[in-house]
Amino acid sequence: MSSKHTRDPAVGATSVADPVTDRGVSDVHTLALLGGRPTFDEPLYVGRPNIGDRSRLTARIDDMLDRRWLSNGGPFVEEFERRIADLLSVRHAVVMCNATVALEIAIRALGLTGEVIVPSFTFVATAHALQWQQITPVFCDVDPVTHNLDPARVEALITPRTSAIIGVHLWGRACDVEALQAIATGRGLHLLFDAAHAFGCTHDGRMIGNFGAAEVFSFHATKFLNSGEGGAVATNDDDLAARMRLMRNFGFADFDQVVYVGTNGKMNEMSAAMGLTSLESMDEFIAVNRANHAAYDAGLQGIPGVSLVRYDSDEQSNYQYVVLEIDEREAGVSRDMLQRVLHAENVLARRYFYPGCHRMEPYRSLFPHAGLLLPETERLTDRVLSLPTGTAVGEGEIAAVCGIVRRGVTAGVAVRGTLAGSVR
Ligand code: T4K
Repeated sequence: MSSKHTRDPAVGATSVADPVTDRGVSDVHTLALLGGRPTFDEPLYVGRPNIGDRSRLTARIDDMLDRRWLSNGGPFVEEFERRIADLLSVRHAVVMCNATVALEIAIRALGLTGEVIVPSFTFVATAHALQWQQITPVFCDVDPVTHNLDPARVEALITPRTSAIIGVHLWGRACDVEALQAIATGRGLHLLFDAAHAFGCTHDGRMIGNFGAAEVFSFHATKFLNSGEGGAVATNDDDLAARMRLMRNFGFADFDQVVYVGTNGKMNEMSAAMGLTSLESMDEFIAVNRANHAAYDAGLQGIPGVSLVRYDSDEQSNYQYVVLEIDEREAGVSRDMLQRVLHAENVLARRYFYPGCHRMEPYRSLFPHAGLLLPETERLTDRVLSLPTGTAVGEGEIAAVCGIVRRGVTAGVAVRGTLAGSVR
């Protein structure tokens, strides 16, 4: 099956058999891991970029070339900032070259020092943005259901050196914002959110971007709305926004007047052109992600030990992550075994966010016993598996992926036997 074959409406989303080869659940011997032919000829990736209207994008690039304005506060960047601020109903959207630099700048502009409480169950950029500036990330465990910071555990980690809490709205599902804000206010701490996954999502009906002192979005190529590389900080704090604008441009307040230590965090016009074009297709991207999520939900029904992370139907979500939790005892195969089954079929499922920041360097060496306080994180990092979605994936592929998962579990004994000793 070619992974280029997308969104074929003729293929029923609820089918449990591979729709192309028509392999049934009982045809477990056809699994590529067990000697069969791979389902997909080409890799099916997690993180394939959504591409908006190409003619609009190329028209913008032509404009950009005609006006010979490629970076440093060009009109596309200004328009992108306005459009984001309007969409989120925030006073300021400060766009940057990527979300990691945006986090670093927000952290610096807030004046964070000492220790900052963060989850370990996140992309490593959240922790690195602190460590990069000699601020110690203190890893806090997450709630096993929401996968977000567990406020009950945050309080216990606060010391006289703590300056802030950074919550991550993992998978675009909002943290317990109110509980975190209450702790931050009560203990005189800053509250910042890594909202890299949460563009276009709401919490309690309000757009994410409005919570804490600031919230940081990513527009990386793998995000549902992308500018190639890019990020933005949303805030309702005028002074903070002004400081971040200075810091992203070397601290320049005027042609030759530098008033701050700064860096180069600017977004270029090419990225802003891509971002603006993506924004115009945002509703369509979300609709596709939502349909894909529903198709996975239907296709995975009844597979023992396999559950799909859900989105709150009362909130707006971007549905950009399709995340499975694998319960090894019920499924009969571990998450890593299932990943090997999928990879053999050319479905490049990802273990986001294995193994957890605390088990990556430099944190692993700095805090060798951090895992003792992170039981839910350690449990989750061994259970989660992200599957392909977005506009590059169609119902046919989703039905096929679900069929592979089902056959992988059905063939648990054979899979375990084949992988014995090589996979956990
Ligand atoms: N905070 C959180 C919670 C985050 O998740 C992230 C980023 C950040 C902060 C920092 O945001 P940025 O500074 O990146 O704006 C990817 C992304 O690079 C990263 O942005 C993202 N989170 C993370 C969850 O995923 P990797 O290491 O998995 O990337 P990589 O190169 O393996 O790409 C994933 C797959 O995407 C590839 O196998 C193929 C596909 N792909 C990728 C690109 C770039 C394409 O098909 N086309 C492409 O152009 O981190």
